[in-house]
Amino acid sequence: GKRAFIAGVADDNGYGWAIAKALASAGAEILLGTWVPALNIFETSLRRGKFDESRKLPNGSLMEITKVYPLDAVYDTPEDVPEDVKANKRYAGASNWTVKEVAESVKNDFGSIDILVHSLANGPEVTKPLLETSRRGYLAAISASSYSFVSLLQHFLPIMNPGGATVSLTYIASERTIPGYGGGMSSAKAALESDTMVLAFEAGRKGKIRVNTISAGPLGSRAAKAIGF
Ligand code: ZID
Repeated sequence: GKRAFIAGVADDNGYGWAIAKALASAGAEILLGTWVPALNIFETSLRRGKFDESRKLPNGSLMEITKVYPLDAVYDTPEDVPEDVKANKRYAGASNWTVKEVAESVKNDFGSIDILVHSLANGPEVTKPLLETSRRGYLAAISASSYSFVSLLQHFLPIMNPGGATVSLTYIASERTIPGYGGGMSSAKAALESDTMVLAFEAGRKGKIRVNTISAGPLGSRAAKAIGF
């Protein structure tokens, strides 16, 4: 069977969860990467059976999640983590959650993966029009929503089996003006889409890995509700 790592699952409402279920239905083993500050509540809810109803697969069985890794995809290595984040009590309880360390942990635990899913985005100023977006907010959106995919692919490519596939989720606000999708999020999706083409070329040659992005329709996830979509 195939093994999938899905980055960006912290509840049962988002695209990542739905993709995990589709992959599990097709027989894949499921590994998740969950944003560090959301890890505790997600694992507790899983353990207490809060997601059991939504774990149900079409054949009646429950999706098995083999392992949940804490992940913060805006940091590539431990050296990149600022002191205030290290000291933050929502981060201090977890370890090995930078992109490089997560890839190392997956390698140590399982050796390789076949499928990498990027289902994460964050734009701290998403509710602000681009015209009012700060440099800091813009760069944060790009870091969490675009470079996070470049970094994940950089670090996971060496442990991906040839013929494997990666996919991310984008939004049409990258190419058409959609008021309300601000803070540099439209820019971040444009970067993600351009990077998809370049990385498909590079990862195709380097590791026989496919790189695609899906322009998603509206889904009432936590992220979408936060911007009133
Ligand atoms: P979600 O909240 O379930 O997933 C986002 C995840 O990212 C959460 O679990 C966060 O904890 C996690 N996360 C945030 N920052 C970090 C970080 N630094 N490190 C690790 N994890 C982090 O929301 P979702 O399912 O909506 O989002 C998944 C992907 O789908 C994102 O790339 C979205 O941009 C994309 N997407 C979602 C929608 C939507 O409607 N939900 C649309 C398009 C793309 C969209 O916005 N009409 C109006 C709006 C839309 C489409 C059509």
